Amino acid sequence: MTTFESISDQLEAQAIELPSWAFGNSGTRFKVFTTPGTPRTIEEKISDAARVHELTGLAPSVALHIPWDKVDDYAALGRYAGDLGLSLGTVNSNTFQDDAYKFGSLTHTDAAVRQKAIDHHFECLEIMNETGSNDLKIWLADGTNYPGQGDIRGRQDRLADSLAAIYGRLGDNQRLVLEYKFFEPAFYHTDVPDWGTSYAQVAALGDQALVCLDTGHHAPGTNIEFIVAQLLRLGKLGSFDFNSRFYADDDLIVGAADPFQLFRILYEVIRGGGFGPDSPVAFMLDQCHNVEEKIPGQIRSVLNVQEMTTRALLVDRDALTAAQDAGDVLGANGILMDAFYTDVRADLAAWRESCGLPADPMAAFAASGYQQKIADERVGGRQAGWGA
Ligand code: PSV
Ligand code: MN
Ligand code: MN
Repeated sequence: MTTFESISDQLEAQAIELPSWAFGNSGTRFKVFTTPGTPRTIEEKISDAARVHELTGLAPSVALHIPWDKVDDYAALGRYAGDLGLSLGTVNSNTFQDDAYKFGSLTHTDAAVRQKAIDHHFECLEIMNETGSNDLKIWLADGTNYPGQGDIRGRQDRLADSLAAIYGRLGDNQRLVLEYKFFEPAFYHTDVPDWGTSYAQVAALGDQALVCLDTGHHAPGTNIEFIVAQLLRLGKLGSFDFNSRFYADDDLIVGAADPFQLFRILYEVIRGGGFGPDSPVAFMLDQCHNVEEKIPGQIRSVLNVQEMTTRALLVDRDALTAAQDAGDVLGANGILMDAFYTDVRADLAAWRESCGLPADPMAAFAASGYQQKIADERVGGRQAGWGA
């Protein structure tokens, strides 16, 4: 059995990017409940994200969503984040709110609408140049609701052309990551529904284009760790949007619905060379906190990723390979399950203290008085996304 001491140095480099929108109010199409102290500006979201990093050491960057986080001076925003110990990370484009995109954006039949969507991505790239961000993340709401409504094939071709125009503007150190999702808001067909489509599109673009895997974007029962293994094998896993789900794109706290699935995913990440300082895989959360407090929700999330990463690092890979090669079905399964069932919470608490962090970041946040302070100071917190 691998010991905690033998793997703890690998935990030091773990970094999980926080989404700015996780700190705003969000909800379902039925109701958006507000939380006292909700940020009113992107600066306040960044300030809340800084608390998460300060208490966990796990979340050194914040992702932006444009235009939700639009400001006049992005270089100044980057300096503001830097003063709080953070950097600005992935820039997420947004082609799903304007009336013009009712029938698609990068796939639209009208060249003027396609150009509007391409221009939006050029704007995102300019923002990235100012913030020093490396990744442009594209998720498209494009799709149709009824068979025959659109020409599925033609839409793929137009998507390829539009993506090529965007890809052509990437700087040397920048990447394009294309996120897939099997349905919603379109219900019959979605233009980038699965990893295969995302892979086909990014493979045609070049080395700087990769796939983004959002853990909530698959049909129930999908073996996500298999997709992770395959994309790593192909050198095309660019980033994760971590969250968990019981039914569809629930955007719940990562590891809340199915900790074992998170463990299996992280095991394949480690197995495939996707973890560590030299890994090209970016870890990000994509979550919404509809009824729980947002800052503790984010703290719990990054701790869940850390806990399952630790358990996955504990897998005795030599013993596992030997059991697999010997055809020892139950032995191999037992080795994996031994690591999964190991309670690493006390070891992690002691390790955090040795790094100068609170042993229990959730308790430290509750005791800090920050939640009360922002509840008193901030009136009229805003909704994530729409209206933010
Ligand atoms: C779409 O469901 C998604 O997962 C994409 O990443 C969006 O950018 C994000 O949610 C925020 O709405
Ligand atoms: Mn996502
Ligand atoms: Mn989603």
